[in-house]
Amino acid sequence: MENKFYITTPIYYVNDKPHIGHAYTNIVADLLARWREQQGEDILYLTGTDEFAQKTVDAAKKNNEEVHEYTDRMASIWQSTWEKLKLSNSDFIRTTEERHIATVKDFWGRVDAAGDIYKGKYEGLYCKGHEAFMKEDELTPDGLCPDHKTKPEWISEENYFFKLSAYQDKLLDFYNDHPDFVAPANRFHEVKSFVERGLEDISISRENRPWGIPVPNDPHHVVYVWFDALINYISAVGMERWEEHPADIHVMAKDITRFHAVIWPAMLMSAGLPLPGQILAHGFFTINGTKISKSLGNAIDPLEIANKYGNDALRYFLLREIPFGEDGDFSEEKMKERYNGDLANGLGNFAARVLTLAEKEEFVMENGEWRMENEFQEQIDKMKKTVYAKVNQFRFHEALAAVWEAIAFGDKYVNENKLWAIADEKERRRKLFSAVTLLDNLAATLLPFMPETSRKITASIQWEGKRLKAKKPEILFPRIR
Ligand code: ME8
Repeated sequence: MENKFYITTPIYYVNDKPHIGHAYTNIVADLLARWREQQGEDILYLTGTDEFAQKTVDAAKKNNEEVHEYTDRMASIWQSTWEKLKLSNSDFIRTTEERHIATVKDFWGRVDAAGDIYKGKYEGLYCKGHEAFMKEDELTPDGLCPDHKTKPEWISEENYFFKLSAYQDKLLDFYNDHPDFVAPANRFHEVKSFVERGLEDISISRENRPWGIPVPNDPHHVVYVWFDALINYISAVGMERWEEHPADIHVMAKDITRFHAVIWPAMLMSAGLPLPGQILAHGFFTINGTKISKSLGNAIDPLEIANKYGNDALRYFLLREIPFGEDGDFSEEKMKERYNGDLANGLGNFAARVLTLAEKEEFVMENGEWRMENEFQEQIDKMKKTVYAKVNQFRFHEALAAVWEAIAFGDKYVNENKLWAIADEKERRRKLFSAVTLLDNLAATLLPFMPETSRKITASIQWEGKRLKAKKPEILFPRIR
């Protein structure tokens, strides 16, 4: 149990349902979880919902629902989305759960005992969209939040503060000692220069709010939603397990890297708890070139795409099309192009051709050996080596490109050698056996990327002692017009 590889996604606000950007984060975490599982590790993969935001209350009101009813309904939409996409998360945490509330209180007590919490007056601008305070120079000339296009609220109230400023040097030392703490490297650079510019203490409570976790011993205040949210990563596994083995990887987009790479480590240092292994940040998606936004009504529902193209095709597209870490654009046109090109004509066609030919053959080991064409063995070794290196560098698009290079090799080989027309039985079988073995290895390599497809292919290739039996699978990717 203690040695389980622990990977997390952000916990999402429930004022809306999941869109393609959220699905991307959870698919990346799913890929890494399955990848590590394939390397023989036990996995703990956590996702969930962040329910104590002030905007949750607004959204419930707008829907004429009690806030509890609203959060229950929305949390189940998030949960069932991940189930329908067949993601492998082993837990789903809601911040309204008792296990979380108790952990937040415990955590607050530790930070307080360390002398890092004090009461003060807060005056400033608060953007509900970000659930964060903003500085005037961060706003547009007419005083709006540049991301949410709304006017931040002027707040003047008594708050508890966390002495973030006391952690500047400790954070910089930690970053120095852990050169891979934030990936990709350009994001780490941004984080470091932010901290080098100096840190201010942050407000960690709100006064007289009806919704939130009460501050221990001061029920007039609730814990600020970000302070509470970050602690979810501990709540899910328990304080003891976190002390023994904190999260290995927190996956997210670049919008919330600062919270995870600056505030969260400082909170943990204050509470005397170990820090996570790595903060992994991807870029931001646009849809047909524009920002995903509720007001524009352009948010793409990942389930709609998955229903039309299949879960694996959605995974493939997102992982293949966008270099990890960079911003990317989702368009259905490009999705369809990749689907018909890479999947229907590429992998699907190759698998169908090879297995249809192989179905008619008898493959039997000779003198205790399977005879392979050298070229195939070389392709398989090269593909595996590249994929291993690329996934470890989070260059998923290049890992997939290496798999598709092997498919192209196989396709070309089948054509050039006219495998269907070789008269010599021994030669024909050896060549076809090589092609089936390539396909089998493709399927194994693709398991973390496209689990359903991988299993379908593997199920069509049965090794039975000294025999190999192949059968034609159902059509993997029916062409879509
Ligand atoms: O920030 N492109 O929740 P959130 C790519 N509750 N990814 C996107 C995206 C886009 N256009 N839009 C959203 C919060 N995401 C807090 C987190 S964690 C302790 C608390 C994904 O619902 C991406 O993973 O606003 C981003 O980091 C996250 O959703 C923000 O989710």
